[in-house]
Amino acid sequence: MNANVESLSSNFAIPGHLSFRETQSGLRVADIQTSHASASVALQGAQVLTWQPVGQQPVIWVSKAAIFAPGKPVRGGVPVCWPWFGPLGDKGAHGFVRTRAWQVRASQLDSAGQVVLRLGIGDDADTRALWDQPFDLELVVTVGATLTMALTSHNTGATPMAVTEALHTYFCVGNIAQTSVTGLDGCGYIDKVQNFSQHTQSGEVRFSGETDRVYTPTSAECLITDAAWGRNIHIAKQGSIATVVWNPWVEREKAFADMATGEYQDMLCVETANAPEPVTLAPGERHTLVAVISVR
Ligand code: TA6
Repeated sequence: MNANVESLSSNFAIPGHLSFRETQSGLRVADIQTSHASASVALQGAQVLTWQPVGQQPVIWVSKAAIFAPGKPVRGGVPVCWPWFGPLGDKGAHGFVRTRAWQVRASQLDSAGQVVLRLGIGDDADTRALWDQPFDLELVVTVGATLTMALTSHNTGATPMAVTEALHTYFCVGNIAQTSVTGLDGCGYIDKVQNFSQHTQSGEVRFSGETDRVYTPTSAECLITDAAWGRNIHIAKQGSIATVVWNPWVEREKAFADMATGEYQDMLCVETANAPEPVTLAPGERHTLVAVISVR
């Protein structure tokens, strides 16, 4: 059931740190404030929309042309791609949980002054029509000087459950042409721009055209070096053997009605993922995918 703002507030608000609101288009959003950072999370999709450490530029990017409407994916933030990553026949890209309502399960101000928000979603008749598998999925978002997102898949069914997944994180950068990603040197990757051909990364990743790559296997930390803004964004992870790097560049950007012209210059996706090799869970088994983001 979709909880309204009043019941969310009475059950989960933390005065001065966590409040709930509904946008004009009907999306419910949790606004978070700590002494180290502010953040917002849409309950649709459990999608982190913003995270901004105190004294920093925003770290998480959302398009100026993003569409905030029930049932529509939002261009930016951290879409949760699950139970499939990428397109799946006529079922659309990146699974179905990013456009569905999640429930708030718990909230807490921890001893380090971080706000911890626990969101969950399970199967129902609609999800089983798309993907015939009982499941429980939980995202725990911890907001402080670091942003931690922990996505736990639980196979509540009686047969094995295979998922591909991503925390499809959109980062703000000062200028993509002056940005690099380190941590992937020597790693193999599938280049979706070059017909899904296989390559090996040599040195850092730099950007001078459309880039859409699935690096795997890798559990390495990555560093985004943003020369224009003079900052580094560090991404550590657990439970992930793939890192996706994406920037649409000039031409591909035009295919997205929910991106404004030239915005490709301000953003970069570095995604904590398991794809194309799925994670397979035995009945009753859980798996957690974790991304830990900090500014250095
Ligand atoms: O992660 C990269 C990617 O899979 C690209 O291929 C690109 O299309 C992007 O995600 C955005 O997908 P979306 O379904 O949100 O338009």
